Amino acid sequence: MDKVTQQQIEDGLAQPATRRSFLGKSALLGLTGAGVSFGLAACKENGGAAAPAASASAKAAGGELGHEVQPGQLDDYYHFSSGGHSGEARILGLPSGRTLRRIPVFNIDPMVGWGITNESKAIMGTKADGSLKYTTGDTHHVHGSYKDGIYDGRWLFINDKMHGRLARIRMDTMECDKIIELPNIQGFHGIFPDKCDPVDPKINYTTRVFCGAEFHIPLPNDGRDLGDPSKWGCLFTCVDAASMEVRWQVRVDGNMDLVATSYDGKLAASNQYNVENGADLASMMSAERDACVFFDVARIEALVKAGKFTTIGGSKVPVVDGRKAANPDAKTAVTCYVPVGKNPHGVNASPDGKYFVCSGKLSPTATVIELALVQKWFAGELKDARDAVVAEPEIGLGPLHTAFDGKGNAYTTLFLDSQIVKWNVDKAIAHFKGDKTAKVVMDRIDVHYQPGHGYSSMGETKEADGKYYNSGNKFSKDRFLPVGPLHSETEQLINISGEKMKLISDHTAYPEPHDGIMVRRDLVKTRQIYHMDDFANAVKTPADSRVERKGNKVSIFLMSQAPNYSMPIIKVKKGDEVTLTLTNHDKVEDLTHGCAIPTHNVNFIVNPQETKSVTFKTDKPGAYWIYCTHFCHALHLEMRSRLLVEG
Ligand code: CUK
Ligand code: CUA
Ligand code: CA
Repeated sequence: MDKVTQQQIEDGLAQPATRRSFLGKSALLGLTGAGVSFGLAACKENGGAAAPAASASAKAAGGELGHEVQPGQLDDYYHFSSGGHSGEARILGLPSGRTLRRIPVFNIDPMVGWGITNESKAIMGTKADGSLKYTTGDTHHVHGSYKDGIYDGRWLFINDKMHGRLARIRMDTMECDKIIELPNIQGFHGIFPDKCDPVDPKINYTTRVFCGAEFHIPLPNDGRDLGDPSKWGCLFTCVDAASMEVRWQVRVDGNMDLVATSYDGKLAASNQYNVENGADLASMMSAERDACVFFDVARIEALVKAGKFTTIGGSKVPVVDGRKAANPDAKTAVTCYVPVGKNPHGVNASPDGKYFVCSGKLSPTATVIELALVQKWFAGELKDARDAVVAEPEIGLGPLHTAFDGKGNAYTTLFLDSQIVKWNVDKAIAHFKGDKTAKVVMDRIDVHYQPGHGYSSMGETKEADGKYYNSGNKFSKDRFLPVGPLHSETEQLINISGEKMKLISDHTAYPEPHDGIMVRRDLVKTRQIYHMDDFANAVKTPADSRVERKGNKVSIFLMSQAPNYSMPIIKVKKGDEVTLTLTNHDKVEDLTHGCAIPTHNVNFIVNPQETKSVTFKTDKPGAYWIYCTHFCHALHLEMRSRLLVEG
């Protein structure tokens, strides 16, 4: 490091003390290629206020769980949520409710360049002309991959109900790395990873993701049977978690809504609100009961292995017939339809691994199904599938989704009552058996208003800790400052550690999250920077920084290092197809650069040691400043390069 000169100090480029001396002119202006940079982020490494790794623990004065997380303290939980028809996923810190990050998935996000860079377009899927196949999505459910019954911090899976797509997010970088479109389905709604292999218990981690389809469609959907919905069908889909290839599908009677999986890997299930196979509202509500359909995963895979399947249309995916008529004998059946309350919405697995709970929107009940009894049915030892139901307590109006505290209690959202009801599973079972003195409902709390999903801290794992519950409300009205006709959504945090539920805070949500998970922070291990070698197209050395032309195809290989791009002038010609590849050589955590080019619709960022590329056409001669959009350095505004388009 050169010494700070008096001249630099007088020029305001440097100050005569400690870390500030890093802002010397040579550091400011040099692009050394050696990779050491001294941007603003260097403050942190040089005695700045690094955040203490202290836990929030969020204890209010009385030693109770609260929501306040003091400045400099960290939240106890990551909250991963879907973003509804915004098409994204989100990360909040809980209990504070602070937004930490938005993860673009099915949407376009110019902040990071999602849908703009070639790499993100390749993940999202393109048409023959290179443009995006879809630019919209509708995410509902986000779930993490498991090991030993708890989150392993590897992946998040998220659905797109609109275009029938499944996406995977890497949890080390919190970026989507894969999106696939499921064949021959519509209204892909429920999604859940498995937690174990059904046959080999040594595979005690997620290898499959199950996907339910809500809407009946002609099979294949090529214009046939348009006037005869009775011929339409719904398929349950299994995707390989690692390869993200579709393994198999099962055709069912009725439809599918949400999905749950057993801890032993043997069963997956989906609640059905349309056992009627109805095509209009009245017919979808005509049956007295609907169902929860269970899938025997091992049997399905044995049939696939034995070649006992069909395919539909142009898809090569094996389709096993799970309709009742094709499965008359329980001992060989792949599906079991357990009757539950009318038009259910939601199926959730209890942390002890014993029960699935479905709630009926049009029935004031929750239905508790014992998995051991479903297994008995599949073994031919239970006459009626309905006998797998061990409780059906009346809990309130419009019950939707159920969460658990790991202490035997369930928490169900009541959409119509605008309440969360806490009820005890064992008491409900006792009551169902005939003990009319058993007090099932333990507590109720008002929420504001109309809750959809509710979820508890670690509640979808064996380590449900019974501390926090988040109510995802669909209407907020008077809870926040009005911001026009469209209001924010409310999420309300409830302390469930005691006998009585306590509302401890409201936080806002941009429309419109559905489901979420609350993950203990020690289970999430993120990267600090990227690895340059992970990018095949990385521009590694100043010698690699260049412009190459093949006909009218021009490749620009550029590097960034605060506060410079490696080439101050880049010349191209009108009518060129330009591919610009940018590698960020900064190594300091969080030292990100942007790259925007006026009138060319180019806008993306590169994080430390990351490489991204964009392709665009040069239509109009002129000078265009390539500039850094992401504040990176005292001389961030000066971080520019000239793109000269010659006529
Ligand atoms: S769904 Cu929206 S509140 Cu898509 Cu899980 Cu129930
Ligand atoms: Cu580089 Cu701002
Ligand atoms: Ca129904």
